[in-house]
Amino acid sequence: MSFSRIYGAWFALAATLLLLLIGLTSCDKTTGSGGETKVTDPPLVLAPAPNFNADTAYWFVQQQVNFGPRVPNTPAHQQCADFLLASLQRYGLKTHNQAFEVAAYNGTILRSRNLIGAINPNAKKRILLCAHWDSRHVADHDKDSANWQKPILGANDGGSGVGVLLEIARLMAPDSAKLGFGVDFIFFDSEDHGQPEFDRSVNNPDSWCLGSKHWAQNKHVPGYQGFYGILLDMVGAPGAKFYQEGVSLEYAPSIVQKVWNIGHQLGYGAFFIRESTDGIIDDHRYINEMAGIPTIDIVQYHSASGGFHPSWHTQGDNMDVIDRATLKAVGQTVLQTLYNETAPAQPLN
Ligand code: AHN
Ligand code: ZN
Repeated sequence: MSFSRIYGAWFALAATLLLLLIGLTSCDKTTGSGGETKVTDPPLVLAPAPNFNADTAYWFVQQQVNFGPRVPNTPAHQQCADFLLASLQRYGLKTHNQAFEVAAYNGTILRSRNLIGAINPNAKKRILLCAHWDSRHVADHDKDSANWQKPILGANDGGSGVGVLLEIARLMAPDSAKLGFGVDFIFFDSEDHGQPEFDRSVNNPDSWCLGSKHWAQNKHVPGYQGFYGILLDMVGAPGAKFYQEGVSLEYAPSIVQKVWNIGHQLGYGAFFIRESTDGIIDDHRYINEMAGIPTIDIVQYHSASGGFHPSWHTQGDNMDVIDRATLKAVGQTVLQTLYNETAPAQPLN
């Protein structure tokens, strides 16, 4: 080996060590003003993305609530389904109306519809964005037992996720040609028709998420494959905190990290809490377990502080619990996550 070769190798080694040193000092840890060590986010390039309009999302929630409770087998349910499909069509998505009948916990046949809108329907790589659009037939968590038999408006539980997704569909559809992947918006039906807490005549813990279970076994496109999925559930309440939910961490940990990192980078760290919480029964569970598509749930749930929002499954789940700031934090974060798929994030150094 010649002298210059050996010299070159040493030089390369020294340069690598120097770069490594720069990387280590410039990245994760900085020293705060008080001398304490603060952990900061690794640098993340944010691809150009549209500005999520929280007023439009709020309007979409309001429109759904204006139909009244969207309980299967009611006129309001049919009317809202038609409105949701028409909205997706208006923005140029290819829609599917997946109608099916399914037996509820008590044997009632629910005439149900999963509503689907596709951007770039022929693209092979596909990302799923989903939420349930039905609202609960009973208010079995209401403090007042006189309200238990009444259906809920589901502004937050149902309406908020769909509202955020319609706004994302509106903004993404015009960009379809430059995305390089397809997006499927799936609004699941009959998620929230599970066995009421006051009805102990049967015991059926498997009575939730009937629409997502149906879809997982009957894809709207034969041989459908998804790259990953994001479920939104109860994403509208003021000051909502989104913990990293157990089923999401089990099946799609890298998607959880990706979304929470982007949320923090955008300045929504108060919403996206980097702590785990127990896994819950929700549509993503069946997309993971039955369809095998890694899917996370952005949901306001924290086992250690009482579970869901206090308005959950009560007559209080109306527009009063919808805050544009929360819709914005979730909507902008999900939108950014998708636009980052077009130009994958690179570390700055
Ligand atoms: C639980 O009861 C833990 N989950 C039911 C899923 C759900 C209902 N999500 C919204 N409403
Ligand atoms: Zn619910």
